Amino acid sequence: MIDRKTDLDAIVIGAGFGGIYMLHKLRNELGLAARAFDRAGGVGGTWYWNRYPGAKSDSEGLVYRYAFDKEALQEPIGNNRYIDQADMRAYLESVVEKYDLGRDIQLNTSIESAVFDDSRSVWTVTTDSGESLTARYLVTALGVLSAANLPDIKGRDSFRGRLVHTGAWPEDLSVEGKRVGVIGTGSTGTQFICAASKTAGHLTVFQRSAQYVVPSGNGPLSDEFKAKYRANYEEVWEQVWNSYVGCGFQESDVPAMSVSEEERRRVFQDAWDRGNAFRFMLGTFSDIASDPAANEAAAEFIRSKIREIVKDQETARKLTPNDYYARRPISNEDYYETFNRDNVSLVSLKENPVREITPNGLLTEDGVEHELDVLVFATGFDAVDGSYRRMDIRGRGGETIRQHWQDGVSSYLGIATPGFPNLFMIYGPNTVFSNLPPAIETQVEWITDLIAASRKYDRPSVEATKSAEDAWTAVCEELAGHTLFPKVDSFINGGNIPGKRRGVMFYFAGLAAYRQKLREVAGAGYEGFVLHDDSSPTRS
Ligand code: FAD
Ligand code: NA7
Repeated sequence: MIDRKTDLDAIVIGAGFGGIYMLHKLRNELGLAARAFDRAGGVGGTWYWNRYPGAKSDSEGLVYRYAFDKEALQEPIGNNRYIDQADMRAYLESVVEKYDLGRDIQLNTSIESAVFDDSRSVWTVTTDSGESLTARYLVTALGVLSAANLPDIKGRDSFRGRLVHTGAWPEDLSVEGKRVGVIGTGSTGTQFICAASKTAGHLTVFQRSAQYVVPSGNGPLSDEFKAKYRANYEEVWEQVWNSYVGCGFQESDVPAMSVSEEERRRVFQDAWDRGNAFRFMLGTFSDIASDPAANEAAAEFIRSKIREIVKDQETARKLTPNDYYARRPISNEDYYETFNRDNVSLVSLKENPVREITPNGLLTEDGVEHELDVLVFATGFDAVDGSYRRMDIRGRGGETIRQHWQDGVSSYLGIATPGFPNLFMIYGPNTVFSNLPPAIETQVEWITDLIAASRKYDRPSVEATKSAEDAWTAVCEELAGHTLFPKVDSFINGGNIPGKRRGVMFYFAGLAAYRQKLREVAGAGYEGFVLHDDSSPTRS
């Protein structure tokens, strides 16, 4: 039963990885009157919404979870190397239950606006049912990949079959035996393609950009493996905290061009055999994501695999990417092999664009109407700031977050932004590019400490300074400029959304460096923040 108190100490928006842990820290550790809200009908965030066939983590399951609960940490989630959506959702539900959080999570509730009241120094939050609540602290755990991108393709609403976005997959929808079309071949689309091809009557893949996909190496975890992990889990996590992407493997420090071509091929083959996208991109050589020649070597290795695996030459040609290998790396179970199946066909939208969606299916420029029962939009998300821009968030003097970010996103540490006091973002713009749960956990714990530090005041106010934000934003831009990620359109730089301002929205110095920076900022008395008592005229 939800406590209907409307004057709270803290409000958390979102009940995924970020929101759940934040609520636990604020309520169970700091003893604040706190409540979390989610528009979903259950907890889990990403893992509540994304129920499409094949949905699973593409980070290794052992490190795709919370680490704070040492007892739970010793037990792998599910039985496989990667965690299936249902197991992930059950895991997050179990955390909510264990820490008795459900009574303070209000589901089926969308937060429409959050407005800062300068005179009282509180946030007023309004729900879609018109309920108003106030709180001193507002934590936004809106999700970096939660605002669905549903391209406005001509005729979209005329389709008479089922049209779904992967991020809102209906419980009752099965693709078994059906004529299925899928638009999009990112991490999500490729997972869906591999899984759906096994049961669909026919699957037509509408590909805009060809992708570099490596094997995931998914499979059951043996008892021996689990026992070894239990004996070493603390070391595993020590490595995660001190690594670049927090994915549970040692990143390489060897430049690709410093070794012979033969050695390069051996290293790539070894990573290919072991599986995992991040391991392939960052565990093979140190500069795949930054040096064009190294990048081309990795890209060419994957292209050679496409030529080897895909039997039909025309299909192989269409599947072969020629741009940089610089989107979020993808791994999957038998992706290219899937195109050897009789029930799978590929349409290259670059060569043969969509003319329109019709009541019966999808009509391409060559005049072919692909008749479909189900049309799946695996078209991704308006990432990072998308969920923020879809809400009415107003800070000091009524400035909206959209106005604040009109010339591009900015933040201090990915956590705070000036003009929006006591608002803390979990995975806001310019957070570290990393396996997300360890980064989320880092931020939640740090925000908790900052809130605790501010509570010595009667009416605490915590606000990032403009100079701190400018400096952090400049650092992020500079770091991204040393990588190849700005050079290919993707959600990493906003290039996946028509009309969105382009700019890399992550901090590219790695998880260990990010944690170190947070420690330094806290150690220097929260440098870059103004902490003061809003009821007193002087700011300390
Ligand atoms: P989310 O889980 O996205 O939760 C945000 C919640 O906020 C949502 O439930 C949403 O409904 C709610 N919300 C947003 N706005 C409002 C509002 N205005 N009012 C009310 N509620 C609101 N990351 C990895 O590191 N490794 C992976 O392997 C990986 N796999 C992924 C697979 C898929 C299919 C997807 C989509 C993402 C994946 N991610 C992965 C990224 C993933 O989003 C994060 O790892 C993590 O789950 C994010 O947790 P979160 O709590 O920050 O956000
Ligand atoms: P992504 O990686 O953004 O992929 C979206 C895909 O949809 C990608 O292939 C896009 O092609 C394609 N797309 C987007 N809009 C269109 C239009 N209008 N027409 C045709 N094709 C389109 O999102 P995912 O959901 O796959 O992955 C996001 C995260 O979720 C990922 O990091 C995982 O953690 C899980 P494009 O490449 O832009 O040409």
